[in-house]
Amino acid sequence: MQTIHDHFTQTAEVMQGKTLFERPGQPDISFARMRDMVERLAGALTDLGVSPGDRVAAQIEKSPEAIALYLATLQVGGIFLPLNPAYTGSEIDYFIGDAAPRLFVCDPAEAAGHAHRASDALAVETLGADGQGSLTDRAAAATPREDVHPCGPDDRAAILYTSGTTGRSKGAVLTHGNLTSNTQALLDCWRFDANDRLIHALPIFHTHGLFVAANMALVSGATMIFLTKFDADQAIDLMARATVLMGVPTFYTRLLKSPRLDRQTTAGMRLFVSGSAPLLAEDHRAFHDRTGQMILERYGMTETCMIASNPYEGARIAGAVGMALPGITVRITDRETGTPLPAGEIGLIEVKGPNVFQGYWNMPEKTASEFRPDGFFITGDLGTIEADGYLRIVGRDKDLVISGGYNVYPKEVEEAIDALPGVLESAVIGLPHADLGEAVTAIVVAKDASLDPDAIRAALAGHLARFKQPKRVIVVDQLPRNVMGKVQKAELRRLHAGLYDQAHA
Ligand code: MCA
Ligand code: AMP
Repeated sequence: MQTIHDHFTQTAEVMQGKTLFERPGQPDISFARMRDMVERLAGALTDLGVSPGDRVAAQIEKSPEAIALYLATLQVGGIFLPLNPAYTGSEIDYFIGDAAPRLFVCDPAEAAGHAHRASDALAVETLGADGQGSLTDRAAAATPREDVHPCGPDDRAAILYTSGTTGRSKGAVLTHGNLTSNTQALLDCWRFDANDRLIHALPIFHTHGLFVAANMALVSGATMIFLTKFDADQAIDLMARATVLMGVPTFYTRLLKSPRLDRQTTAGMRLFVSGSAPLLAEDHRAFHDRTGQMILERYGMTETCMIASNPYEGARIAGAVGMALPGITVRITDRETGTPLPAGEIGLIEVKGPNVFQGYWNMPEKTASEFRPDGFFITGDLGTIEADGYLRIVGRDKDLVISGGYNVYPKEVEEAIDALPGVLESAVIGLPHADLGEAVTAIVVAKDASLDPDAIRAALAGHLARFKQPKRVIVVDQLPRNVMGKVQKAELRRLHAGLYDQAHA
């Protein structure tokens, strides 16, 4: 089989001087230049002692060089481990302790804070948003590597950490087979090819930005208009020169806020894709009314890459995520018994296919508990497949908040709050938020004297990445519990449903 790296090399051979990365105000980068960068970085990785199977952890800003580091890691048979730059030092301590990488690459501005990590077993290098750093210097001095470590479909390509319901983050191990098969399925399904010009405004440390958007361009020969972050006005300006946008629902909520979004500004675009969180059916319809274009909603998960998609040709239904991608099987099962359910009934969404990950790094028991004996992976999402064949997600069986496309597991936030002085207990919930879909919100009970909500938010700042921190903290006398003593989060969500109605903050 061919890996994403193999496909990229072949495409670069054909595309040569064609632009791969276009960036406002900066020089374009061609496929040939990118291939050269990858080969030099592969040489630098070898010089640093990265061998097949070694992990390369990268907590770096978005840049073409960061994508080159990903491809170079695949070339030498390494396992790429991207990390959100928003993670704090204590969060990074855990990932490095768990994954034991051979190399950790950080931003030059953060180098002093990470210097203590360097040892015989772990090299620490830097790479900045401008593409400069100690790793770039090493690459410039290295002998470019053209040879490629051979990898099969079951060999490991990447680890992506996802938080867990028990508090400990889990490293989802994705294979070359997972990445290649999913990219190919999406290229076919969305008719994506070298003629496309993709507005890439997503972060590249998650599946959506790296394994969906970037992989599709790297393999097909399309051009990426590569933006460091999403800005609705900038995206609308760029639509005249682009064909496809891939985004989380917050992108579409923000685009709809602009009076400039209309048929004319979107006329050259052939596809708008949404995923990572539920797209409001009203946004789906409003987008169509304003632009004449139907957003194509799809469904995926870190552990499974993309699972289902609305069709390119055929009805794109608001509130539905479409049909399983070719080669992938989706079924709905009873929450209690695991028995498959007939069409139209609501149950757990389970998935099987070449897209499904190998397991959690160093967690065989956790892995086993999330698979059925017949190989189906239990997503933890609740859904139904109607007689029309479309999958609809109706809720989650897992305690999870999705804020602006980022997953936040309440348990992790609750543990951080409960450890603060003066706190008796807490419950963290997601409440409807016009911009982010859901906003992380903490309901806290004081031990005895009163508690200052602002002091709680300030105390969390050093421990948790910004997107996990509660937007609001509410202090209450007690939490509602059921007869078993379990906190009733549904009741809390109902009680505080209108909290963010007035403002975004
Ligand atoms: C930024 N902030 C956030 C978020 N993003 N807080 C909560 N949730 C967020 N998502 C914080 C900032 O640190 C800032 O805090 C304040 O909120 C306002 O920031 P703002 O400028 O509005 O944010 P932004 O930079 O415009 O970012 C919003 C965003 C971004 C564009 C929605 O979060 C984003 O790009 N999300 C995409 C995430 C993603 O790629 N998910 C895919 C996961 P302060 O003011 O205090 O500094 S992969 C996945 O889920 C599966 C596999 C799938 O199906 O794809
Ligand atoms: P993550 O663990 O970050 O990969 O997030 C995966 C989760 O995002 C899924 O289990 C779903 O709960 C959610 N998700 C992804 N795409 C969609 C979608 N189109 N609609 C609803 N939820 C989605």
